[in-house]
Amino acid sequence: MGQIVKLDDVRTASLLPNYVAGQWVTTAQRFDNIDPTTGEVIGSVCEAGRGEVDAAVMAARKALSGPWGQMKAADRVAMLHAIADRITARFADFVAAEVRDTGMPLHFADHVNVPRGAANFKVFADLFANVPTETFPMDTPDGGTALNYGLRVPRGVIAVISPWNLPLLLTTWKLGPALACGNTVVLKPSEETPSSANLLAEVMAEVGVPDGVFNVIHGHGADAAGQWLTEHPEVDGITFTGETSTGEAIMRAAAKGVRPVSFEMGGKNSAVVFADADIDAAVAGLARSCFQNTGQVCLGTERVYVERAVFDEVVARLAAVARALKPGRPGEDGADFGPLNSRTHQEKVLGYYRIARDEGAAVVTGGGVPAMPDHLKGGWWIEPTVWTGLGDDARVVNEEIFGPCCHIAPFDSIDEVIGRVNATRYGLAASVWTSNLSTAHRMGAALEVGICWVNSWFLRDLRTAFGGAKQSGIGREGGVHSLEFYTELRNVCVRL
Ligand code: NAD
Ligand code: 6OD
Repeated sequence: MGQIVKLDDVRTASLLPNYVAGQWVTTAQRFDNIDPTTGEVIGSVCEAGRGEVDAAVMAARKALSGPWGQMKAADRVAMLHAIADRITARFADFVAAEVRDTGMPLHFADHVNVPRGAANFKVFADLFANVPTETFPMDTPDGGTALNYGLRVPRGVIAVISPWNLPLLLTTWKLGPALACGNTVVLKPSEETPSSANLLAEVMAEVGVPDGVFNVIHGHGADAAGQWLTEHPEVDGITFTGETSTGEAIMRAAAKGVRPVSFEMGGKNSAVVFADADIDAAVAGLARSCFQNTGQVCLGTERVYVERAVFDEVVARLAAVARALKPGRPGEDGADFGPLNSRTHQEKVLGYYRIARDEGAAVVTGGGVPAMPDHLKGGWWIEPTVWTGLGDDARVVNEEIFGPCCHIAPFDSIDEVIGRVNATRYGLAASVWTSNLSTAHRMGAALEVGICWVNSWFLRDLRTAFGGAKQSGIGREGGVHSLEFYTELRNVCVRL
C-alpha cells in the first residue's frame, strides 16, 4: 500500500490522494489533472496500484460487518441526509471542482450537476425507507398455513465506475442508492475528472460515515485500477456508466464469479419534430439537447428528424441558435458553453466533423474549432455544428460522437420516422415534439428506448426507471428499480 498522509499536507501541492479505509493514501505513480479550457496542468493525481485497489475492496468488505452493518435503518437515513446537507453546505467547493475538471458552464454546474449530487442521497434515503415488501400467505400441503415475506439485504461491496461528463451527478446517482441499501462502495471516478470524488470522501469523513464504507481509488481503466477493481473477487456487484465498448470489457471481468452488473452506456439519441409541434419550444428543446454541456450528455440528441412541412424552418432556427452560442471559460463574459473534456475527445469529435464532410454532408453551421482569445487557445474548443443532407447509413448518423452536433433529416410519415429512429444498435433516449396527444402516446409505445420525452428533454423524476434499451444499458436504476441491483431479495417462509 502507498503512504498514509494528512489531507492538508497534500492539498497545497494540488495532489489528489486515494481514500482507503478512512485514510488518505498517496502513491508514487502520478498522472496530471488538466484544465480543459486551457490545456494546462492544474494538479496531480495518485494512481492506485493493485495494492491500493485490494486494500480498498478489503476495507469495504470489512466495513459491511462493522458499525455500518449494525446501524439502524433510521440512523442510516439520517446519515444520508447529513451527506446531502454537507454537499449543499460545501456547494461552492463542489461547483469549483466540477467546473475546473470539466470546463462545464457555471449555470449547468449550479443548477443541474451539483444540486443532483445532494438530491441523489436524499431521494434514495427517503424512498427506500418507505418501500413495502411482498408477502404471500399460503396453505401448506398438510392443512396448515405459512407466511412468505421478502427481505431486502445489501448486495455487499459495490464497485462504482463513473465517466467524466457529469462527474458528481453520475457518481452520486450510484452512491446514493448503494449506501441507502446498506452496501459499501469502492468508487473509481474517471481519470479525467477526479476532484469531486475526493470532496465526497471529505464529506463522508465530516459526517462520520464509518471508515471503509466509502473508498476512492484513482486511475485509468484498462490494465489499471478500473480493470483490477472489476476483477477483484471480493466485489459483489459492478455499476458502471460509460462507453458501450468499456461495458463489454467489464462484463467479461464480471463473468468470473458471476457478479451482477448494472450498466448505463452510450447512445445515438433521436429527436422527432412533428409539424403540429410548438416550434418555438421544439427549437429551444433541440438546442438544449444537442448543445448543452458541449454535447457531452449521454441523453443528448445527435439525430433530428423533422416533418417535411417545417424542415427548412427548424434547420434555419436551430442553426441560428448554434451560431449565437458563445464559447468561454465557465462564468466568464456570459459564456454559453465550455470546451470538450480532453484533447483525445476533441480529436475524436473533430475526426467525425471531417467524416461528415467526406460523407457529403451540408455543413449548415460550425464544423471546426472556434477562434478563442489567447488565454484560452490551449483548450479543447469545438464549434456547435448542424449537418443536413446525409442518408441514415452515414457514419455520423449512426455512431455516437458525444459532441455538440446533430444531423437533421426530413420525414413524411409517422411509420417512416419510427422505423428510422429505431434503426440503431443503441436505445437510450428520444424526445418527441408534437401537440397531438395520440401521436405522443404512439411514439412513446413505439420507440425502442429507455426514456422517451414528449415536449421536453432531460426532465428527471428520480422515482422513475432510468436506463438504456439495446446496447445502451443493462438493467434499470431509479426509484424502487434501484433495489433490484443494490439488494438481494431473500424470501423468508415461516410455517405458522
Ligand atoms: P469510458 O467507458 O471510456 O470510461 C468510463 C469509466 O470506465 C472511466 O472511469 C474509465 O476509467 C473506466 N474504464 C475504462 N476502461 C475500463 C476497463 N477495461 N475496466 C474498468 N473500467 C474501465 O467512458 P467515458 O469516455 O468516460 O464517458 C463517455 C461515455 O459514457 C459515452 O459513451 C456516454 O454515452 C457514456 N455515458 C452514458 C450515460 C448513461 O446514463 N447511459 C451517462 C453518461 C455517459
Ligand atoms: O439523470 C440521471 O440520473 C442520469 N443518470 C443522467 C445521465 C446523463 C448522462 O450524461
